[in-house]
Amino acid sequence: MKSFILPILLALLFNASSYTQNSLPEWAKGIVWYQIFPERFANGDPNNEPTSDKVFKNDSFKPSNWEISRWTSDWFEQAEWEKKLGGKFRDHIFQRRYGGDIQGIIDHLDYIKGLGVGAIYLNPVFDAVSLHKYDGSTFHHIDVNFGPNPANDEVKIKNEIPHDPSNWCWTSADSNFLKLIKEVHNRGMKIIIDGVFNHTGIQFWAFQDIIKNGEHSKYKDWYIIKSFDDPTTLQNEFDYKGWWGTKFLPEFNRTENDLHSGPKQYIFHSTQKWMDPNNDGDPSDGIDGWRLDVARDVPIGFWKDWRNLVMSINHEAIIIGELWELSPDYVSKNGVFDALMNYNFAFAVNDFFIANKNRIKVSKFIENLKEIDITYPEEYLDVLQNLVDSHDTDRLLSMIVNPDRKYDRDANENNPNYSPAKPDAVHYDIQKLIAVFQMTYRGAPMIYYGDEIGMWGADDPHDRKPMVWDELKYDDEVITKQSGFKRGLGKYKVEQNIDLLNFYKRIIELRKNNLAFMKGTLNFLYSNDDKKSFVYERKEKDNWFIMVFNLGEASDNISLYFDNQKITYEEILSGEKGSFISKDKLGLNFQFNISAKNVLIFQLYKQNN
Ligand SMILES: [Ca+2]
Ligand SMILES: [Ca+2]
Ligand SMILES: [Ca+2]
Ligand SMILES: [Ca+2]
Repeated sequence: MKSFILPILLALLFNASSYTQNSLPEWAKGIVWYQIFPERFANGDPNNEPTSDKVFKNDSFKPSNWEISRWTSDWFEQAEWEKKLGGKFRDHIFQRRYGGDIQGIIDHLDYIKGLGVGAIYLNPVFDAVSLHKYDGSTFHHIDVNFGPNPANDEVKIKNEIPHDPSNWCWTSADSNFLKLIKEVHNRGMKIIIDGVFNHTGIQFWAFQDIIKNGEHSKYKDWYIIKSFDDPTTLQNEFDYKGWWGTKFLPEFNRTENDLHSGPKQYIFHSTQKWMDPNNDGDPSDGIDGWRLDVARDVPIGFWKDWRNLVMSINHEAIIIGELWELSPDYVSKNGVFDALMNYNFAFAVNDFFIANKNRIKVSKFIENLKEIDITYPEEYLDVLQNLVDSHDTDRLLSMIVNPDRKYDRDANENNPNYSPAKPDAVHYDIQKLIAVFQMTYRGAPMIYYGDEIGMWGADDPHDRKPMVWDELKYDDEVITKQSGFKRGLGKYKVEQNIDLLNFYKRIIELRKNNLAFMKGTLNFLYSNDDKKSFVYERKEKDNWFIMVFNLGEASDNISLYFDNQKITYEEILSGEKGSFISKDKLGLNFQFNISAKNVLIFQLYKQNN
């Protein structure tokens, strides 16, 4: 591992001057992403479950009857240990564990591949106390409970000198993760992971050293310490800066432009470990890129140097920032990232497709989409991660059940009008319209695990329910007042919506089989504010489609003009075929009717006879 040092030194030495301009990874253009929250995706190994020692490591108490939650149990039913602790439903839900792990992901790669997915984004996988793992205890080991031998891994980690990469070991969880990378690559897919480099958890090894050794710790400058404990007094004076005041997430020390050199070097070494694990200069055994948590909170100079390092290891890697706003300063030729989680796409979908009383006009919807287009250089539009929901928002279906809210606002039991109920057929129909839009629009669409089989749920923690698998039998979800929700109380069957799954597969397959969707041009051809209908075209040479949406309550007769002699068409969803030859002074008149709340996908073929 010693030769780690050289590329890192080079990256550090030649930072500003050799800063590489972005060249976008070709593989990422138009690819379909699938987001996995590892603790909740699949439990592939019942022998690696977290223990209460780990789950309650940051707490002053530990319920003696704590146990792992049954994967198929009713989300709203409290376990005995939760009942015994008392309090509200949500008070203990963050201490639940369901046992999701790396093996579970490996076991379901064929499912993901079968969906048509090209790349996987994993929420944090490094060892951490919490269920979400945004509070890393380390950046160079996979969570021991995601791997096959937690007890042994813990001992191995304890015996390491963590600041010295030449001393790092490979735990069984680390090796298991390498196997996952290999299995993903064997299936022709890519995989990226979450980089949480702004802060750590309080169990992070360097922070623990500070707790132990106070101002004598050699890591005391890694964090922003306000005061050390005075051992001559009874109270603990130790105080430090946490992310947005959160003491569980101490922030790394920094200047205005860079992270402190201690954590910076450590992050560089960890980056190297996961991008070229066997350190032979060939990155094919490593991850294909990163999604960067709270990207704007980390100094930009750090990202510049880090980008140089990443590109020096694998110039085909992708770097995606978590940036909720339009961010041309970060995503552009001189920017530090290739793409971002395109929440602006989600806002537009929420305000038009989902909103009801507050629905914006079609013209405004198109204007909002075009605002994204003019924000970034054109080629970047193909790699933006077009999502509609994530681990940070309520699920798409629950957004549809609860329309007319601002995106990611008032989406839990604090809103007495919010319903966590199972969606009805009418809601699934709207999801299908959105799926067609997402999969036929420009960009790289991302599916949050379970959306494709109809999972519903309010904002965190309810958006992180265990994945619903077809081969498992689930208890009904019974929502009572005890949940804290006031609306949507009832008893709901939990199972995969196979019709929805097949629809997603079909639309994704259409996308993958046609370059027009993957990287073709995009033009809006028609919009009608009164009818709530619009048409856009995707085109790559002769590969040519027009999509027609009608969100209104009435049908719409639409007339488009093209300057061709003759056009034959196939409407993909119905299979209906036909042709147009009539020509007036405006050109070839392509006329059709679309019924209310519907979508049509026409593939067009020019005939030049
Ligand atoms: Ca497990
Ligand atoms: Ca003291
Ligand atoms: Ca390698
Ligand atoms: Ca949220």
